Amino acid sequence: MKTLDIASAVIGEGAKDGGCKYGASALLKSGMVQSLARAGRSVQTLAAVTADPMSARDRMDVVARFSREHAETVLRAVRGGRQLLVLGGDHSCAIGTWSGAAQALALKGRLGLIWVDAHLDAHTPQTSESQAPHGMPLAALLGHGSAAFTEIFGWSGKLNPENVVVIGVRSYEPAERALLEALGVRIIYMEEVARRGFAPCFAEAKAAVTSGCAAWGVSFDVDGLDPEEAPATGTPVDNGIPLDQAMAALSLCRDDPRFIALEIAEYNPLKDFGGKTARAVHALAVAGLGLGVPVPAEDLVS
Ligand code: 6HN
Ligand code: MN
Ligand code: MN
Ligand code: MN
Repeated sequence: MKTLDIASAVIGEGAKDGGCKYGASALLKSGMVQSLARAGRSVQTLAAVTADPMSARDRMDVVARFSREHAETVLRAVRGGRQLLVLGGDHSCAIGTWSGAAQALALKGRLGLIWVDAHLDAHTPQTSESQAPHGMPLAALLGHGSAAFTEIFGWSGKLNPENVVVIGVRSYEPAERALLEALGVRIIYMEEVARRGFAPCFAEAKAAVTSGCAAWGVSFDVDGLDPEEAPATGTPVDNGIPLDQAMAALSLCRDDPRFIALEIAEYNPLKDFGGKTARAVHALAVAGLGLGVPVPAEDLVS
């Protein structure tokens, strides 16, 4: 079994509410390494990459600089043959995570990605009302938006539309939906998840993103989950994915040697009274990356 590296993406500057900046350190303090060790993994914690404060420079620039540095960390881990858990951070961290993964694969083949989120995260600076970079990472990875986001490592289009599936969507603006539809990205809206169940949707997505790809990963925005079970997130949206279904689905990542990284973003510990959402995040990580029988969420983190 590969060693598991944990990369801390210490960034909140991509969102309006910067609380996600403290997500990775809070998850490590609440025992993420121990949770994964109990699930049979040998874990190595990488030096955290931290975004500059916004007082120092413009927000897009903060995210761009962070993305380049974080992408290098991911590149080294994947090239070194390690599997990766990326702890956000707001979801703008995905720009660096999947640029680094795509660069590591460049000559071997394509990268497939399942994007679990209440949102589409497919704005460009031209379409975004909020101008918040965490609403832009998926567009950037597909080659649309600010060159500072799309051109990391000097090339654009880190993901191909046919190897991306977005699941759990229930809040978006028309322009981002139009972009993804024009590109032909499969979007599984929350109504479909509610009808079919999350695990069957995830299994379909896995088949799509792994077909013809050298490796694949999952970017999981905590706000994809139902806010009753995971309230501590930057932008909660009602009627989300039930945690037990998310755990069952993520267990489909196990034992696949091509599964290179799980990213969990948008956890905001400043809102996590009682640690309920931390427990949910531990459960997701163990479900996707642990060995043996998946551990129930109640048994993780005291
Ligand atoms: N996230 N579509 C909204 C915006 O401001 O662009 C929300 C984005 C949320 C992003 O949760 O990762
Ligand atoms: Mn997101
Ligand atoms: Mn979201
Ligand atoms: Mn959010």
